[in-house]
Amino acid sequence: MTDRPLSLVLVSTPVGQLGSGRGGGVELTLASLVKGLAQRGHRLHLVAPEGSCSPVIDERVTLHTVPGVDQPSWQHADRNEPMRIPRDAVLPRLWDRALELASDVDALLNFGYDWLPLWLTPHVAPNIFHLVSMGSVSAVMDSAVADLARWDQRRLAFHTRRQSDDFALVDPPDVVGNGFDLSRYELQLITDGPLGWAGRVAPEKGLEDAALVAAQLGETLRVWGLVEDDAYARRVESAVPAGTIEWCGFKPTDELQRELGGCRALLNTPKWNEAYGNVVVEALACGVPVIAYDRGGPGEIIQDGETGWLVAPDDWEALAKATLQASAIDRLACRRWVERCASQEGLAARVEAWIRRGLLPVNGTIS
Ligand code: HBI
Repeated sequence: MTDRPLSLVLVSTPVGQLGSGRGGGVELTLASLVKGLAQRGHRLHLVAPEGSCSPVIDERVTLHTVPGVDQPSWQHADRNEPMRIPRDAVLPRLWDRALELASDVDALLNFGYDWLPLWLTPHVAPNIFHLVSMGSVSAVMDSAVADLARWDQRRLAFHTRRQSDDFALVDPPDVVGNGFDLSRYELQLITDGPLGWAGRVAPEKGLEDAALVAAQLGETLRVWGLVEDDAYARRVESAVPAGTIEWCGFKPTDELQRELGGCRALLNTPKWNEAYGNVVVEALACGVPVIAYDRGGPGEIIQDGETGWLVAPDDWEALAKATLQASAIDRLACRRWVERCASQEGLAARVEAWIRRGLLPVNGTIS
């Protein structure tokens, strides 16, 4: 069983077409896994909203799209909000299609952070696995994850240990990290570049603290990312001297990595329990040390003193002090860490191992 290639159905997030950027970090993870699993010889069906594009052209990967209305994002919902399904919702249609395809595959792998697929799992014969993309943001989702963990926790995997700590689990978590196509990121060794910050411009990402650091150091902060919350962006900008922030906008990976790679350090200031921290790894892949709050995934990914510096969460003055030590970090070590721990190939191998473990028959009954 261990060497036969698997046939899998991968089900994308219902919050935006693949390739639109609206799916956030999960789009990067899904693209990387499709490539990595195909390279390992597995046969993949990818189910995604209409208008999605497949991350790879490969005869082992078949894209199936379904029409429908985006699922409201849990990220911007009050944590006690009930589960909502819009009329003509894409979410149930994604699962109609996925379950139609399920008859002749080994397993289904869900990338959506939603109640329906979690609830479905113990009720249907196909083996559904879930790569959970966020920490706790919703009470409804917290209990759906806890219920599934009690039924068979092997069906759940997380990006980091800290992310998994948000949920009521019954066993130690399956943590798979993340993985990137490193051929798209070029190592740059200059050490006198500007400070950078990258991510969705929204309150949970804490840009205001990075702006205060740049202002205190009398420097410009280059900011990449989609301005998701205009009012927030304006508040951040007006709290520091004019010109402190240079808005660089949302850039495709090849442009982002070229510009980001020229920074002497990336500041990372999460205000929420960031599940992983894709931009942290993208910076490290270009040799850029990351100076961050010791919070969530970034606090677990960054090796203090080796690939960056970690300071107490929300202590922006400590962040400013640590930024002065950015040059003490070896940029080659940043790249080496990513090659060792966050490559596309490594993620695919970890996900394959997780699924194979979950497919093994359990002795005794599943309560
Ligand atoms: N909200 N309902 C819902 N479903 C998702 O799959 C989802 C989301 N919000 C954000 C999100 N996925 C992705 O941006 C994650 O990468 C964070």
